[in-house]
Amino acid sequence: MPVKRILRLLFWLVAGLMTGTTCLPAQVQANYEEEKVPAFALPDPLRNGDGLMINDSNEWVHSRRPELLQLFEREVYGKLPDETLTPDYTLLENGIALGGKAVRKQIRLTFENNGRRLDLLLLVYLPAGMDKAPVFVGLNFYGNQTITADPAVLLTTSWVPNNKTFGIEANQATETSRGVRISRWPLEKIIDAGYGLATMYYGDIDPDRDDFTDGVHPLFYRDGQTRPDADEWGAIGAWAWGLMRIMDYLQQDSAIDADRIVLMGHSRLGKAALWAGAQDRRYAIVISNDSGCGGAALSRRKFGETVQIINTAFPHWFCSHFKDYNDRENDLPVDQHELIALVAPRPVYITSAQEDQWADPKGEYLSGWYASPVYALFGLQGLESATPPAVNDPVMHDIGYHMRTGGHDVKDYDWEQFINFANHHLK
Ligand code: GTR
Repeated sequence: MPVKRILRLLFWLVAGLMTGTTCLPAQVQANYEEEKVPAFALPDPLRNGDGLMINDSNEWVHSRRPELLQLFEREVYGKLPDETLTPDYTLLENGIALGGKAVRKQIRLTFENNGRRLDLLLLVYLPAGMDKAPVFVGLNFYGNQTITADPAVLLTTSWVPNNKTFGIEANQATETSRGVRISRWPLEKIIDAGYGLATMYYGDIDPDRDDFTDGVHPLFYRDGQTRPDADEWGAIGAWAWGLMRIMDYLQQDSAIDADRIVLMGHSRLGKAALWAGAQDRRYAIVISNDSGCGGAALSRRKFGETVQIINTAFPHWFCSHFKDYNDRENDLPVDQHELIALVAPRPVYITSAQEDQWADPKGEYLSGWYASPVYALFGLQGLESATPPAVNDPVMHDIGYHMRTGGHDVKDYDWEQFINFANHHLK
């Protein structure tokens, strides 16, 4: 551990002991005023660690890209395991859906290692009669059964956060939760547009709680290890790992066009989608919906949710090193525009919602703007202005963006734009 880090840890420890509080400083209030956004200088995506300028796409791909990936691994999300596990795929069920418009299959992906077993349940709908369908991939929040009223969809058996409205008590999903998230997954619209949809409950991969004894992490622990090291993957890293395993499955399914897979994620799952999409170049397009802090939003703006706030509320999401940047955003060797840039040259689409100030809409837009010089290296068109477009006025360049009216959610409007964006770049 570097000396600076040890000193910082010691400081918080002593401060905590003296004040009788925890090791973290008191929670700060979120700022929602543009005038109070601190002045900051962003790290330049086109200057590498030695201070040398990156002049062309080749230098980007071979020098700067790996360097940035390493920084995000070490300081923000943590490193994924090097070890590859070979899963078993079991087709649990398949049939006809949407009155014959679609076919449905449910596949169990089983991983075994270290005497532990992990079962991931993948739900796939494809347009009927279509050879090699392009597919949207997205994780869901409460189980596959929530995204549709289709009675054939299997209920998740994984740990689910309790939710009275969804009939989830004792952390187990029940029939009451069937279809409760239909509004976020306009399946018929997606199928009618000629795309398939593949989705999985994110809690299958790693339950969203500060507990590293469950989910995928233990499958990769070395002897005696009980939680990830400070530079190893947190929960967002685990969800990103799951997205890569979904891609592995899709690649060997002959009904699917693995060259046209679009990755979409909302909110915390938008953070995971960006991190997976940055690393895994098999994803042809990456879409971040309202991903906010630790997703598309620039950390240095400290607008709405901040690094300190997110690390306090969700201590398990990022790697432990990220906590070193609580209220010290300027010391981060990266910022989130560089995460967007890691998607290059593949198209990336960023969305915000006007009332979702917690996620810092302007900061989400600016990440795309500051990633644009990287796209320019490839002769591609990023965003054209430092000022976001008007509300409900999508930009569909190689970096795309829209700000929708309304709040933190995934609406039909968003999906219509995702489909337009995918059509524009894939068809
Ligand atoms: C919030 C969190 C956000 C976002 C959101 C969500 O509580 O502060 O960063 O991830 O949850 O995932 O819906």
